[in-house]
Amino acid sequence: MQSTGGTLRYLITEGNTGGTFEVQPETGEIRLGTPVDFEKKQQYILKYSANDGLFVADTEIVINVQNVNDERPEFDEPIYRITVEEEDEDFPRSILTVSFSLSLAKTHVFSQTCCIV
Ligand SMILES: [Ca+2]
Repeated sequence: MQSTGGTLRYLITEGNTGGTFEVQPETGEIRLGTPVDFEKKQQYILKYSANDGLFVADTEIVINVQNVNDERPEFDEPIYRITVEEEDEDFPRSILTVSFSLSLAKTHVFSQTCCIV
């Protein structure tokens, strides 16, 4: 059996959560229609099909969202309390090391010492 040779139509049939992606039915071009957020969804798996009016071909498209650093750095503690002794003659001396964490996602991926008082 031969194809009719009709116009191909392209379609996303599954996985287009929230209408994030748009497909141009005539060309098959897939466009990002809304912003993606790594913190909410890291991967989309689209079922994608082409239909020539007689036959339908299906495939799968895996789209990974790349994380960018869009979170504010945070100190590890909300308040630091220390005690220093009076009449100590040893100067200068370290009394506290404060660190903060740069966050790429909800989980902290690395820490960096920022200040020595
Ligand atoms: Ca991020």
